[in-house]
Amino acid sequence: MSSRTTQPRFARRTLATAVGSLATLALAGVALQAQAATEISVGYAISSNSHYGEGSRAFKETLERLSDGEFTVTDHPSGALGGERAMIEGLQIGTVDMVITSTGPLGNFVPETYVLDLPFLFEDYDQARCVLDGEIGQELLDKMSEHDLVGLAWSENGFRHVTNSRRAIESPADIDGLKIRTMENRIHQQAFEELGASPTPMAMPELFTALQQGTVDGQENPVTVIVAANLFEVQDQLSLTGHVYSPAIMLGSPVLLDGLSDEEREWFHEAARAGAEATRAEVSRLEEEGVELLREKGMTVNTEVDPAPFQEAVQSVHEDFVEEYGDAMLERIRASSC
Ligand code: EAX
Repeated sequence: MSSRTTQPRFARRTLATAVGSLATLALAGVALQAQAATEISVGYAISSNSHYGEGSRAFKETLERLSDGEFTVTDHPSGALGGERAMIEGLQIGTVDMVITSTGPLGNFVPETYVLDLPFLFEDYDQARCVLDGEIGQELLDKMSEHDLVGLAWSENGFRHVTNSRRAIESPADIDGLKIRTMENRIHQQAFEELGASPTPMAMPELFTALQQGTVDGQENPVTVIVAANLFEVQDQLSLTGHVYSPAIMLGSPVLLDGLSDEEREWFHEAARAGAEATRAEVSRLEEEGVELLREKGMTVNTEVDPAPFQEAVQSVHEDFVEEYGDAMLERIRASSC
């Protein structure tokens, strides 16, 4: 009789139980590993097919790679998590994990960033990127932690231009009397008051309908946003005023990030920098191609706008800013070697 049949039945049952238990443990281990993945939401106010969408995808790829799947990222474009101001409030209380936003509403939370919103502060993209990637930009990122936010990286929205459906804009006189949607930013609102417009602060998710219904005559945004938000469908005229450089920023919630290890936090910073690079690359691409694309979509584009009369018209915005906030940071930016 083979040894197998003489093995006590008990021994065979024990072996089967042991194998079964090992299989269960293995499955539990896989399940725990899968459960261990922490899902991170990234919100932004414009479509996924945008410069912010490029940034969100690069952030996702980088964070999931660096963390070896410990973190997974979900993308929430088009205001799914609210307008930029509402999302920043969500970061502060922990209902939102990550946001890609312009500095539009940010000054309401971190007044130190208002200096970046001054009209005609930066001459070109190189200068703006150089300042934000230097010690001044890092100081402002660090400032976020005093306002229940985590500044992960400076990203980019682009130089803002005026669109409307009433008339071509060649000089400040052409803006006089127009109802212009602005971001919820007091510096921008004052600038358009000085230009004779009626500034109407409004969150981005409301803008397209407001233009469609004529609640406002026009708005101002970089070419990137005009393309991504299909504003060419509801606006006839684009004038390349370039009246202000619009930074964007990748912000995190301290409720999420303060509970992570230093290594995990560094993954977020590195992933945010990768996101910002991808966003800037898309901004550069659309700075080259966007005007022609918008002409093909039916917009009349005035590319020969003389900035001098606009700069003169909004000079008091700089003066009032210095009176309220001082000129230290403004002078540092102007004196920077960038
Ligand atoms: O950040 O609200 C705006 O006009 C912004 O440029 C847009 O949401 C992208």
